[in-house]
Amino acid sequence: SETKTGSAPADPNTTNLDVAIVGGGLAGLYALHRMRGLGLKARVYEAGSGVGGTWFWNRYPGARCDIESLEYSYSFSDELQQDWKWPERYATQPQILAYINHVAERFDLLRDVQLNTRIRTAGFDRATDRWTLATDGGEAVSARFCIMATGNLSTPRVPDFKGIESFRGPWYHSGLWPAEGVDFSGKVVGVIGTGSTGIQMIPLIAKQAKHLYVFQRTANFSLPAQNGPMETAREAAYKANYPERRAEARMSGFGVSGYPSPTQSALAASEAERQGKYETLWQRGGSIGFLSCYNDFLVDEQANDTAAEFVREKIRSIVRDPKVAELLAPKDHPIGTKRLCLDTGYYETYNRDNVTLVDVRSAPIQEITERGVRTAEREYALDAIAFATGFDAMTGALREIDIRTDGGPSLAEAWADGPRTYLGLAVAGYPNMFMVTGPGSPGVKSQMILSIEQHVDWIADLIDHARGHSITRVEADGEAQDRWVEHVNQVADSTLYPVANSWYVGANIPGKPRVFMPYVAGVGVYRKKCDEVAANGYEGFTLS
Ligand code: N01
Repeated sequence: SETKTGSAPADPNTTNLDVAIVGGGLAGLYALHRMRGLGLKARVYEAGSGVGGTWFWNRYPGARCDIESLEYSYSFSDELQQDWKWPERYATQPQILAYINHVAERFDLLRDVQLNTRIRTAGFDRATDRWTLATDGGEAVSARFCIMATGNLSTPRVPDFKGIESFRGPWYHSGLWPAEGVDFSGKVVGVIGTGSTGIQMIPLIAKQAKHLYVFQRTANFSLPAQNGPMETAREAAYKANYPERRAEARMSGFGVSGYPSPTQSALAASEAERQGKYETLWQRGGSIGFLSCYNDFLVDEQANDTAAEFVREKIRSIVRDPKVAELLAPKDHPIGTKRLCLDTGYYETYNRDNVTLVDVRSAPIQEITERGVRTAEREYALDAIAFATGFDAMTGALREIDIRTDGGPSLAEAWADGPRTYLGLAVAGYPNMFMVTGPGSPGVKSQMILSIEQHVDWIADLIDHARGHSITRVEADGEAQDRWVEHVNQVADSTLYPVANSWYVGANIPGKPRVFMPYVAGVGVYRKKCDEVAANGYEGFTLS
């Protein structure tokens, strides 16, 4: 810590810390809690005017988690998970934000969270083994370690449409939605984008607006959430066995309990068996059941297509206009290789008289005009536009901070051809900096809070180890990083994931290098790997 090394700058205008944490979402708050528990001086810098990260910003209509609340919650405090009552099977954004604020208060975190503060630059100095961070308010922060808890879907992106500034009505991005909400009553509204976000907001906006135009470039698979009030018996069963359920989730594929790794092949099952299974899963609701129903679901195109066709048939049975149904039925990617969406009444929405699906694959959007959206076919007059066009995912937030070691290349430059990390936790050439759920980790392919806890716990152990051994610099080795990147790619290439044009490969950002970023061997496999690295004296890191 500061006093031990004595190398903290004496400048009274600099805040001196052991650990600077960038981002006050679920990851940053837990990191603060853990660092404090180690007796370290840590502080969170958060751009928003409140804590919560994703759940602070994404206030669009219908925003809700697609993992069940009893799973999507912190596990580090048994009192917390016993006390907290989730009102619904899947929590809404306001419910999750209330939970995060409760956690922040309960663990007295807010006194070390600096809101309305964006970190602009971070420079590591090998002479002192410290990071210096600069805030947008001109403040300097010096810290031995830096934890980037900057999120994976935290850089909202509106496509670079020509003429956007000329539009006379208001427009919104899902990830920067006004806190006071938006009333679309009596309005003709356009929603652009049909990912998880669009699929959640479309049914609700349709109910309010005079008319809704949905501009769809790529049809997406969506399954019914089958949401409802929390079943008391289910809640009681969870709470009676929480430690066991969490332990199971930690060693699972997607970080959710109740879905053991499948052993059966879809192709080995009979048609009737498969249909029966898919129907049961459809009725039960949720996406993890589908993703873990057969062992070849995500690796064999033919196996995958049995499920894809089941869902396409469902769409055809729900949507009355066969032309619209066909446009909504995805045919360009295997099911589950893009984030599998969950909905409440999404396909049904297209049976409403006030909803029109516009295919912007065949007739692309050419420009935004004063009056609305012009496609290659015609102009659509709109009163308001909602962009559900996604994020510069996984690397966007980190690339926005100017991160360098001794004035060398920035992290954004180092990652020009795609992110390279060791374990998704550290980057060679950028010592003493850790990422939570970074590229090369299973983060985004898992129950995020579980991954957050695992990463932060692992980082906390490493920082504690360093402190106990008078180590002031922890740096990933380039070779270990190369091997990890290769391994991540090999695992991805053994699956169907890289086939899809998803944000997992950066396909939604024109010009972004096409690299499959998540590690998809499963959270259990990854955890074991991380634990082995630690047990072998932090193999692949140079500690000095
Ligand atoms: O973003 P997306 P999102 N012209 O990138 C379209 C998490 N999440 O905000 O597919 C026309 O998935 C784009 O079209 P295409 C979850 O992990 C979770 O929906 O690129 N269209 C696509 O349809 C999710 O995966 C929850 O052809 C354009 C859409 O915009 C992630 O966040 C809820 C376009 C973007 O989809 C991101 O989801 C919400 C253009 N120029 C989000 N550019 C839950 O937990 C883009 N699009 C439930």
